[in-house]
Amino acid sequence: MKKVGIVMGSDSDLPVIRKATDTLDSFGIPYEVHIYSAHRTPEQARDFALGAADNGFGAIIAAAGMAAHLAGAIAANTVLPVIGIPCKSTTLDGIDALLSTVQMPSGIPVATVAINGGVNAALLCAQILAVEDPELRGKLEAKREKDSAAVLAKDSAVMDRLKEDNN
Ligand code: RP5
Repeated sequence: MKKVGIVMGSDSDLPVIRKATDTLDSFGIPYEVHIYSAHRTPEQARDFALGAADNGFGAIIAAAGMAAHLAGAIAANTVLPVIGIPCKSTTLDGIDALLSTVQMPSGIPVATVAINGGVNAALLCAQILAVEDPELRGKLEAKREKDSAAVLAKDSAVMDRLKEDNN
């Protein structure tokens, strides 16, 4: 199976990345994690992106906060699919990173997930890899069924919960 490349702009983004790695682990998807910044270590970020296809990666997650150019900078140097995670920092509630990540000009796409959306970034990578991997597709379908069953169980229980709360 191809690996997922995970790049974050700073180790302060690690809590968001943990959500992605936990999700990838749950599907048995291999990954490699790096701290490369579009601003602080632009050459390393560029080299990683340039070599990613030849180094066994099938998709890349790029997570950054503030003026978040990392996902775009990675996408500029590879035709692998790049999933951008805008990370919430201490100001502006992550809106700064969301706009910086999502507003890519035509020609260089970044598939942007929600602010701090580590789980969905990993799920999107899994879905990309599953196009050529029936076993992985089966795992994704099983997860959807499990998640649906959990919501239906809550639906069955919600009236009883409300009655209990009112007593
Ligand atoms: C971005 O700036 C990083 O991705 C991080 O979200 C933010 C703050 O970085 P630190 O100052 O915490 O290293 O480049």
